[in-house]
Amino acid sequence: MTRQYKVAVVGATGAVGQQMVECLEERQFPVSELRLLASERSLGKYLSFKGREIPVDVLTRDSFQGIDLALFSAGGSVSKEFAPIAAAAGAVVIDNSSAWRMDPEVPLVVPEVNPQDIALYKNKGIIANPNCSTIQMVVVLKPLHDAARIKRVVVSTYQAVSGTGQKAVEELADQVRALFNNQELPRKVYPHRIAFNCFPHIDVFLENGYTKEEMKMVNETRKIMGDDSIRVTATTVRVPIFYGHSESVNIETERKLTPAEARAILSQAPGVKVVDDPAHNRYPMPLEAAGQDLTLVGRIREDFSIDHGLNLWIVADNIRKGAATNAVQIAEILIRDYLR
Ligand code: NAP
Ligand code: 3JM
Repeated sequence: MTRQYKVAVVGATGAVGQQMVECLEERQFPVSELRLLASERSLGKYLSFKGREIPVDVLTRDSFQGIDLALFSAGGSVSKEFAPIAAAAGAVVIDNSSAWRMDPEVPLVVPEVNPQDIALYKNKGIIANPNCSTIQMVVVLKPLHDAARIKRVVVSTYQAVSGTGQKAVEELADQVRALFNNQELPRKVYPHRIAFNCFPHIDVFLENGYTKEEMKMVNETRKIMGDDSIRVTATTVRVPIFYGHSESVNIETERKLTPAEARAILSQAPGVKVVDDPAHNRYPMPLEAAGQDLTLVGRIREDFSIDHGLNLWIVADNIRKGAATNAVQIAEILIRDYLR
């Protein structure tokens, strides 16, 4: 019989945590026990898994006894404090927050790009899951980098509110409802109204004028691609979309890559689907990307303002491939190659 694993999900009641539980079930991950953990606010809640209702427990230092794998998505401060506690109890942690991503001892993994780095989990017992916007971008850029060496990336994102969490999904819905009913708009999560608006502000502003989200894309891309020479600049924008991040990506390569070559390479790339038929109004859209696990790419065309440039439009489900699915894919490789 194949081995079964005791799995904990920290932040199980959140947007990402609930999707993790669904992914474990959908992908038939071999789970012998599922421990759902969240804050005191969730006491008395249940989540369903494989037709059973499982109670949510309050996260404590003792939550990880006997656990083989702990999937974290409860924010950076919870991960900072509890990931080492889980690892010390013998679990391998797959962390969705930004807390450990840039730690040189912690691997930062997208399975289609750098699965070999999972071996480094032995350093601290922690594997970091990249930021949602980084994941979908590198899934597409890696095969192009292998073919033509990317020198520079200029990206602007159009990010869904689900990336902020469950409360932001409710805020957009409540604001739209209030607008149509001539009521005062509720505003708790964002500094501005998000309904029928957008703002270039995700995570906090840093001293260099960039947001932390933008710098995540810069630093994480280089770490995952294993190439510090790639220059990246990003502008990250919140848009009134529920699920699915979109990205306008411009790349400059060392060797010339025609749009036809890029399309051919990407049509063979793992985890990628080329949707690029403008004559029939076919290009990636969040409504199409949401609810599935592929990263969609289209509008592949030459940037004729430079010698070796391409423009791309990349869309994926930020909660699935951008967070939960990527974490469960890492777990699948971990149990297949390391924890058997
Ligand atoms: P969310 O919907 O707000 O959910 C937050 C979850 O964390 C809830 O289950 C909440 O439990 C739990 N939590 C909060 N504080 C806690 C505490 N002190 N102790 C125990 N549990 C606590 O947020 P989300 O969208 O799921 O995101 C959660 C985290 O995942 C983010 O903060 C981020 O670090 C990470 N994330 C990563 C990506 C990515 O790109 N890879 C994308 C989105 C999010 P209660 O329900 O009990 O409050
Ligand atoms: C996505 O610690 C927090 O407040 C969480 C902030 C957060 C992050 C993060 O920095 O971990 C919210 C949404 C992310 C992320 O994936 O980087």
